[in-house]
This record gives sequence, C-alpha cells and structure tokens, in this order.
Amino acid sequence: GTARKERAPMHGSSDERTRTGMSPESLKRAFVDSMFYVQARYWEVATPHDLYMAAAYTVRDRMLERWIRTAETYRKADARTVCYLSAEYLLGPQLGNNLINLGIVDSARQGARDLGIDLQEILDQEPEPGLGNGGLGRLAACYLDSLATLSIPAIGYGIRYEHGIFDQKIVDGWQVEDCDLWLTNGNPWEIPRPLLRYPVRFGGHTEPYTDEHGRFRVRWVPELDLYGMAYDTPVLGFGNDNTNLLRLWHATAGRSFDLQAFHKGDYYGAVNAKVGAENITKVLYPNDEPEVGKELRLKQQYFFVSCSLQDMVRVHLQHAPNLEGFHERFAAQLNDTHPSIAVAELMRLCLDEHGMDWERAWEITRRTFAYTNHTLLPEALETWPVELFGRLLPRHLEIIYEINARFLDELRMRYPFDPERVARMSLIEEGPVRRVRMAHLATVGSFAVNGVAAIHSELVKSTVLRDFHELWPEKFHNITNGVTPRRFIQLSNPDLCGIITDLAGPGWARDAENLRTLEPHADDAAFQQRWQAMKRAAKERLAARIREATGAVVDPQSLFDIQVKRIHEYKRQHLNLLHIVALYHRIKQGTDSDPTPRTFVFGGKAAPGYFMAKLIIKLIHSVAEVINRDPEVNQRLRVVFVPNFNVKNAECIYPAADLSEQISTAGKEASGTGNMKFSMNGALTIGTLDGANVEIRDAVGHENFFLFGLTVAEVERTLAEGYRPWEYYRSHDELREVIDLLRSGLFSHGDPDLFRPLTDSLLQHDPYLLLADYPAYVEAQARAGDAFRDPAGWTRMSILNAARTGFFSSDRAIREYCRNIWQVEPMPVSLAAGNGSVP
Ligand code: CJB
Repeated sequence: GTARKERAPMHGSSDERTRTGMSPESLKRAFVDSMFYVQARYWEVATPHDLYMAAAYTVRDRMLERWIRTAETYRKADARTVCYLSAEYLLGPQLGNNLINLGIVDSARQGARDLGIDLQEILDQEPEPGLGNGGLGRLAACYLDSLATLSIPAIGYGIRYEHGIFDQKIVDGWQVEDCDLWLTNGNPWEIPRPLLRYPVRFGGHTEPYTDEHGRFRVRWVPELDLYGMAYDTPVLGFGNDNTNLLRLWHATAGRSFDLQAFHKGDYYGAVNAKVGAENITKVLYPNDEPEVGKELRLKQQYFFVSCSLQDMVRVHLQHAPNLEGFHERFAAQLNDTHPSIAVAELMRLCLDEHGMDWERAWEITRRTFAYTNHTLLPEALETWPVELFGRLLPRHLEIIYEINARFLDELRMRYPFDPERVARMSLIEEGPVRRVRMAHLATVGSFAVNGVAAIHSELVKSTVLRDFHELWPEKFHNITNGVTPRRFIQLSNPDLCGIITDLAGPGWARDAENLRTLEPHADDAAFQQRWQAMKRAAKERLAARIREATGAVVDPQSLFDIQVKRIHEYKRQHLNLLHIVALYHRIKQGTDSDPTPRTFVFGGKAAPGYFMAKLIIKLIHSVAEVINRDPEVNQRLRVVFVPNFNVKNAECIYPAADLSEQISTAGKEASGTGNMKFSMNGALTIGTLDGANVEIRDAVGHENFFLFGLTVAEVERTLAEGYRPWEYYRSHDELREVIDLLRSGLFSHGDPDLFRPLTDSLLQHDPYLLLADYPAYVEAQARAGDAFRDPAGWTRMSILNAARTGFFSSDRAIREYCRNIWQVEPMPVSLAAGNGSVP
C-alpha cells in the first residue's frame, strides 16, 4: 500500500548502477562475487559449468533493472499488450545473445581475459533450451527478440518442458534419440514464481443451474485439478532499454490431487494422480508423428492456454472492474492451432467465471485472437476426436458445439442452397470418428488470419481456408516470416558483423535495410577479398566443428553445399542425395563434366516415429561412407551429416554455406526461415518456387538465385494428369542408373533391400515429385557448380544476397503484425526516467 510506496528505497540510483556496472572491472568483480555467493565455489575447484553459471548470473543481474523498469512503464501506461501464445520457443543459448543485446560483448571478453578465461569456453558450456521442433518454435523466439527490440509491450506465453527436443545421436548411421536434459544443471535465466499459480481442471462433467438472478448457467465439475506455476525469463531488446517477459508454465499437482480419489479416501490413488499431473509439462512432443496416444498433447495445449488466459484476466482486472475491454488491453496471437483451444477457454472464463452473456463473451473473444497458419499439409492440420475432447474438456466441447450451432445457422442463412459448403465449414468433421477441426475454431474465433509467406497466404485462401476466405475476405493477411539479425548475423558471424559495421555504422542491426550499404561494394576487388576471407574463416570453423563431431575431414576450399532442416519427405533431402549419387556415378564412369569440388553438409532431426525420414538419415550416412572412403572420388566430393542440428550448431553452419538447399516440392513449405538465414550470410540459394524462396529470389535478383523445378500450378497439373514416376525412371538414363545404384546394395554392404522403402516409394507414388523435378535440379546444380569456379562472380552474388535480404529481418515482420493485425504502438522504456521505486 501507500506506506510501502512512501518508504520505497531509491532504485536506479548511482549505488545500483555501480553494483551492476558494465565495465570490464565491474563485470569481473560481479563474476567473482557470483562464483562465491551464488555458486559457492572457490576459484581452484570451479568447473567450466561454474564459470558459465557465474557469468550467467552476472549478466542476469544486469538485465533486471531494465526488466523491472519495463514492467513498471507498461503498467503505469496501461499499455495495450501483445500476448504471443505458442506451444514452442526454440530459444537457443541465452548468454551470447544477452551480451549482445546489453552491448557488453567486448567488456565481457576483456573481463574474462583479465581472469585468464576464454569467453568462448564459457559460452560453449550452455545447454540450449530446445523448447521447439524447428521453424515454428524458432520463429517464436525471433519474434520475442524483435518485439523487445521494437519496444512493443509483449508477453510470450508457453510451456516449460522439462525435456525439450530430443538429442540426436547417430549410431551406425541411424538416428537414435536421447533425452534432452537442459534443466538438470539448473537454468540461471529463469525466475520461478511459486506464488504465481493458476488452477487448471480436467475431466468430470457439467451441470446446469440457475444463478441468483434467475439466469441459466452451467457449472463444470472437474475430476482432476492441478496448478500451473510461472517461470519467467527476461527477453532483452537490442539497442533500447525494453526487456519483455517470456512466461512459461510448469505443471504441479493441485491442492487435492485427484478430487474423486481424494474424496473416496484413496490416498495412494491420489498420489498417483499427482504424478500424472506433473507429467503434463515433462516433454515436448516431436511433430510429424502419426496421431496416436496424443491425449497428453491436448492436455498440454489446454494447460498452458488456460494458465495464460487466467494470467491475462488477472492483469486486466487490476485495471478494470470486469472483462469488458479485455480485447482492447490484449491482442493474443495463436501460433498455429496448438493454442486454439484458447477460443473456447476465454468463452468459458467470460461465461462461467465472470457471468457474462453469450453475445458479449463472443464479441470479446473474437476481437482478442488472431491466428497464424503455418502449414497446408493435411496430416499436420490438427483435429481432435470429439470423444477425447469431451472426456478431457467436457465444458469446452459444449461451448464449441454452441459456437458451431450459431455459426452454422448463419451459414445456412447465407448459403441456403449449399449444405455441402456448410458441412465443409463446420467446426466438427463428421465421419466414423467425429473430430473437432482446430483450424476452423481458430479462424472463426479470430479477427485476423495470416499465412507466413506471400505464396503460402494465397494458398491458405485458395485451399484449406477457401470457404472462410469467401465469407470473410477482409480477415485474411500475409505476413512473410523474418529472422533476427542479432542472433543470425551479429552473434553467428562476427566477421560479417564487422564488415557491415564498418560500412553502415553500429546501428545497422536495428534496421536491417542498412545491409544495402554493402551493395555498391559488390564488385570492389579489395572488398571482395575481405568478404572471401570472412567466408573462408566461417568454413574453417565449421570444418573444425565437423571434425570434432564426426571425425570427417573436409576442405574449406570446396563448395559448401548445405541442407539443414527437419528431415521430411516434402523437404526432399533425398533429391539432394540423388544428385550426389549422380556426381559420384559420373566420376566413377569418367563422364564427369562438373569438376567443382564440393562438400555436402546435412543436418536435421527426424521425428522418432517417422520411418522414411529415419531411413533418409541412414541413406545420407551410407552414401557418405562410400564416397568419403573412395580415393577416386573423395578429392572431389565429401558428404557429412552434422549430428544434433540445433540452434547452437546452426549458428556455426549458416555463415559457412556457399550454397543453400531450399528444394521442397512447390506448395509444401509454408515459408522456411533457414533460407533467410543462409542468404543473409551470403549463401546463394538453389531452390524451388516455394514458401519465402519466391520473395527471396525477387529480393536478391533472379540472376543471383539458382531456380529449378515445377511451380505450384505445374505440381497440381502433374498430379491431376495421373503422375507416373516410373516413366521418368524409364526415360532418363542417369536417373535410372542412380536409382539402380541405390537398389544395388552398393550403399548398404550388399543388402539390396535396405533402401527399398525409399526407392519403391519414389518409383510407385513419389508424392513429392522428386523424379519429375530431378532433371531440372541436376541442371541447376551444374549451373551452380560452374558459377562457383568464377570467384569474383560468385562473391559478387554472395554480397548481393546479403545486401538485399534486410526485408527478411523479423523486425520488419513484427512491424507488420503491429500495424496490420495487433494495432499496438511502441512504448519505449527509459532507465534514466525511472522514478526509482522498487515494485
Ligand atoms: N512449421 O515448424 C513447423 N511446425 C509445424 O507444425 C507447422 C509448420 C514451419 O513453420 C515455419 C514458421 O512459419 C515455416 O517457415 C515452415 O515452412 C513451416 O514448415
């Protein structure tokens, strides 16, 4: 109360600033202090992990004033806030990024050096928070960085998985999954908030009753209750003082464990239920899995959404007497359909917990949410069996039925003679197993829907959400994805950062359009030399990493041709392999016409249950084994697989690429974001007209991009006309020889059956049209190989790629979300202006 406010000690005073100073001297003193007071270690026995922890706490202390001041500023201004709801945040290591965003990299390096420590060794200690599968989770992390950098009041809400994405080990060329243990040695970046907990309920039944005003109401009598507890991580902006909040929820057992068992006096049953409750945030689900036993996944989704909405309601009620105006305080972005149960949960909170009537609740709900679609793949569009839904969330199923009943009534009025359309648009898919269509729920319950690249957004409108687009054309947007230049240039590629800073000044990383200052130097010989040295150094670093991880030796002079991303048939790592085997075959036959030495680098995880993807990993290793040990070939070709592709490895890989493989079947990759990271680091792309490749090619210039392959329209036509891959096999000699080699046992120690599932799939169905695209791909690869033999020409193209990809900064993407979707304004925080009270 007031007494506390009056007695509040001054904060942000010179004392405080001395304690958390940024000079090498201050950092050093704080580091030594943390070693003593936090790690409780003396110098001689400190492990590398102790050094990392002490460094992390030193840096964290320097983030807190900004963080607290930011919370205070937003709260006092009663600022409209973005809530990003995402089941995944693939953050990657925090220490290096936080040093950059605080602007103290040099200070820290100096301080460490004074103590006889190499900063890099400390950075290498950090286990990465891999709380995401791939592109979607990494996008969420880039967006948090940009939101803070653009001074946008924002909270990231998600799940604190105890085990993130699995560790990939390779045993005899096969992927083996190992448990991720990122939390075992402690996480210095998070602040547990044991008192910030919300109850979350599951199961049971609902019952009608009449409230004190004589109104009909529904009460949910759940079977199980548990709590979600907040763990907060600060997210620094770059070049400003704003520091936003990432709030991840951890599940703990509720007050009475299992209500039923407890009431029945079944103590041990209740204890078991407690264990079950805590399982909810145990582990991240790898995606691309067949849908079985996913009950826990729906529980995870509801769990984090419910905690997040209850948290938003709490904040809202600090400023307002009721939920009126909730949608003016918050814009909540649904990162894919994973959090789309939020639509039903906010309805429930408004109706059941806050006594609002249906119309008002619906108005508030659909003005709160916006939905981003990230995929058109039918198998990735989430639906939940009605039976499962009703068992876990009986009240929500009722609400969804009611939303649907009202929606279908509207549709029937609008399309009285089109019952098929009405059935197509229903939130419920009819069939032997009735299912809830989460994308429809998200679309109906949101004020905006967007795709993640221009071509993808058009396809959303013309395919999966076509009927909805016809009904509400103004609801649909495109916001092409972006990536943060802080992590993917400044942190990953210090030499490139130096080059840009010399030309554009230190502010470039806040405005990536400044990369254009590189453009006039594209033909300058001295500049080209510096550029080549930068690339060369990055390739040497990657070569060293590869040697360490796999034992393989690669030549940094060769063309580094890299494909890193999740392993999936639609991404066509096996098309890349067909080309590699063709090159091998040509060398063995003496018909080779592409003498450019190449190193092919692969990396990526396969979903544990995705057999074909795992077989592709085995095939990469098998081809690598044969090629790398054949002296007739291995001076010209090398193939390596970097195990455990994650953010940390990625930072070392993107800067080292000459050629970036973006070769998905047109229409399948919603956007891609690796494509952007490669380009920004001066790689040329070999790619199809898919996802953001289309816009990258337009941005960098068609002459600086190796295009090949069928367009979306051609893919559709080819399939519609009855695609027969066998005919390509028959009529294309080299293609036939390549596939026959795969079936010969050459790459499988004489076992002709090992890769049969892959070759059979290609010859019989080839749903991703590898054979149709093969000739064009091989031809584009030949162009790339030729171009690489002209260093000046290649370097020019490389420079132009980096210079022209500023558009793909996540800052641009977030500006578009702010303006076109969220209607939110920046709220800069100033440390100097803080009034000094401790909250
Ligand atoms: N994406 O990573 C995922 N997981 C999904 O479940 C669905 C889509 C990816 O999202 C990225 C960010 O928008 C896209 O760049 C990528 O094309 C898409 O596959």
